[in-house]
Amino acid sequence: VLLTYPMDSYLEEELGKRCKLFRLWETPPEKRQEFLRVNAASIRAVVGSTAVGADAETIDALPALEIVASFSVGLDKVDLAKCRERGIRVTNTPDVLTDDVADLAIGLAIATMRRIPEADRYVRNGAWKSKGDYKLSSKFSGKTVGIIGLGRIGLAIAKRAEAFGCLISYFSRSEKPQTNYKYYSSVIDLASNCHVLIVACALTEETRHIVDREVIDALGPNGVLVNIGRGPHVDEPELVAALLEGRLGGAGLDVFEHEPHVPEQLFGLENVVLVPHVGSSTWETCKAMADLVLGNLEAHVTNKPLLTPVL
Ligand code: 8YV
Repeated sequence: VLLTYPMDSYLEEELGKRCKLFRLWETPPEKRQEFLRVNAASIRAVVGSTAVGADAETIDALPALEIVASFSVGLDKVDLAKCRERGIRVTNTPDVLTDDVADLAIGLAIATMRRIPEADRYVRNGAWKSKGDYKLSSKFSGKTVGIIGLGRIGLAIAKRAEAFGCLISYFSRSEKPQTNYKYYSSVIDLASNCHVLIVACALTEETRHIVDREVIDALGPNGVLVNIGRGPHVDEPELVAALLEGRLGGAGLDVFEHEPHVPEQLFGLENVVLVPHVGSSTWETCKAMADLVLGNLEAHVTNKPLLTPVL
């Protein structure tokens, strides 16, 4: 098994007990060709992450590859077309992380609107004593929440926001017959008609920069953007410009276009909450994700049905 990136120590330990494990990051980039020349023939599985997945180059370098088991629900870092072409199986980790990612989306919305991190800094740096009471913030309960992508995670966000008395609307490729939430066939219309816009769809060529300048301007100076999808869903320079110019009310961001790089212009803004791609990063969920990766690999080698097959 080739592990592409340090993910979860339990997963690494368990993989180490069951198979010969190569840790790609232990070989510096300039020595990877040599590493692959020596070891590629024995590598039958890749376990990738959202930081380093399995791109065409990696897949091409592994002639014995049978399965890519991603430690993520999102598969934008796996070249699915290449896997299909080569008959390589692909699995991901859906469902087990839905609650955590949805919790974080609501957490970011509230943290941004109620200015929780800024208020925390106000206490810690002594400003409460020296400057008096902290200023007012915006209410979250009862606001209109627009969700881009009403899949498993989008629905879990909607359910939580409903409990806060929020009105839910959404954009997706097609209307979902099983919900009463208001459907918009245009992201601009969705953004024009909500206070909080939450990105919760998969990253594909169609959804890259789905939040562009027009959408940001439609959301406007009283609107808040929350992104728990992928950085490239949002045109980041446009987002930064809108926040700096006051054309957008605020942003709660878990993901960025060029992780781990985060635009430094955002660091000084009190209406922005930044977290380092931690949507699924709880002990409980990482263990469940690791067990799914292990279960899928085991099913593959024992010729049983994969637990969460994508291909
Ligand atoms: C990753 C994620 O699991 O599942 C996803 O798609 O974005 C994250 O929860 C995490 O970054 C490790 O790959």
